[in-house]
Amino acid sequence: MLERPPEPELEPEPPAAPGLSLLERAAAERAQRQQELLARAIEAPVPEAAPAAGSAAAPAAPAAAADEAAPQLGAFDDTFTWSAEVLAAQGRQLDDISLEEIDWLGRLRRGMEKTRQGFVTQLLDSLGDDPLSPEVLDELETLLLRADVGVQATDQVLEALRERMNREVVDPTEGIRFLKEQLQGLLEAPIRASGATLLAPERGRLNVWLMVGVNGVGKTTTLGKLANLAIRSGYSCLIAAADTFRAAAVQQVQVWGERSGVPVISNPSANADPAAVVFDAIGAAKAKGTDLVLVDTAGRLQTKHNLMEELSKVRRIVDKLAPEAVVQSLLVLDASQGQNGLKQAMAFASAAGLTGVVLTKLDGSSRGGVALAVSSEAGLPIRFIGAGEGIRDLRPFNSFEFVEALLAR
Ligand SMILES: Nc1nc2c(ncn2[C@@H]2O[C@H](COP(=O)(O)OP(=O)(O)O)[C@@H](O)[C@H]2O)c(=O)[nH]1
Ligand SMILES: [Mg+2]
Repeated sequence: MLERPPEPELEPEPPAAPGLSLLERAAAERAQRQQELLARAIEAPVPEAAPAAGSAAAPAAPAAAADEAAPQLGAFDDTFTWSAEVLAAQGRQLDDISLEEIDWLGRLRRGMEKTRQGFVTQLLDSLGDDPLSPEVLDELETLLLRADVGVQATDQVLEALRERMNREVVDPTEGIRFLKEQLQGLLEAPIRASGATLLAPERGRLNVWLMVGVNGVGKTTTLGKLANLAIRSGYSCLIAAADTFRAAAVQQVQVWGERSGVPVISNPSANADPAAVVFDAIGAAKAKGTDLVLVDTAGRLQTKHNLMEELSKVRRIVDKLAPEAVVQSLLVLDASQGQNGLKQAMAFASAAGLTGVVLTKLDGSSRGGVALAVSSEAGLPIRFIGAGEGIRDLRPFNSFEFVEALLAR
């Protein structure tokens, strides 16, 4: 059985007075947090921890790192109300909704603004007030394909809608609800097949998570965010700097490690063997009883063949040294690359033995629909999504929230 998901823990929240509405409670939390942040800003300005900074950067205290990106609510606007509604729709109780979740959903919704523009507006326009028609389905097909949902997923959704329309008249509201249900079903299928609703390290065992993917998609950033999430969720963690192809890569990962107080195992010699770094890291993790080893890998080598060879070798080393470990091989995909992500998934699948996907850069991408293409065509579960460069801009994937954000008005 998997343990609870790595729910980010927040600082103790002010006790909620009974009877206070969610809005009132959030307002009080926000006021208090702003005061705290203000007080801290006066005491000591929080250093900007840029991932690209050199290794000379002073290690940031873990507490400071966590506070640096502590959630703050904006105005109680439309986004806030929407986030609260999405959480409530999942049956979440008032007292287990955190400020962080509201904040995250708001960012996710904003991040998917571009995907929605043209999609939802056009969809609603063509739906009008009349029951769904074959013309509307044609339009929907174009819209889905343009949002990079992919041919297979699009066909499946349209087939379901068509079948439904053959049986009865479907009004626009029901049409949207049914569409959301279909999309969520597609995203959930590989998750259900994997047997784990949420991906979290198994306690009491060694967990090794490899970050793989092409250059620039956000592997190192994702690893940094995951290290922080793991620490905040009470796991011990260690980073293996196995992208030895670029010298700067090791420094970048070191800065991320420092931000969360996570040790980084690296090999300073030029052209070090990534498999040797992984060897050292697993040795260290076993000696210390570490819960989670996060492995950063290269996204580019001299040739694509070399890259795949190297990944297979890293994978073999892990399996050989730690056959008892729970290994996750997570393909990091940049959402803005759309359908290209699907090709990448296919290319990495065999060499790296992929078990899941992390979708990054949903902020500012207009092609969030690729999540559906990856789920249905590559059959891989989406495990985490990233929507921003900050340390907290990564959350476990939730298909309901994703579809709501994709189709929010
Ligand atoms: N906007 C945005 N930028 C991101 C996100 N994830 C990573 N990045 C940026 O993408 C760039 C490449 O990231 P990096 O982690 O170095 O990619 P890698 O080559 O796969 O390790 C960096 O500038 C990151 O800050 C994200 O979710 N949103
Ligand atoms: Mg990198």
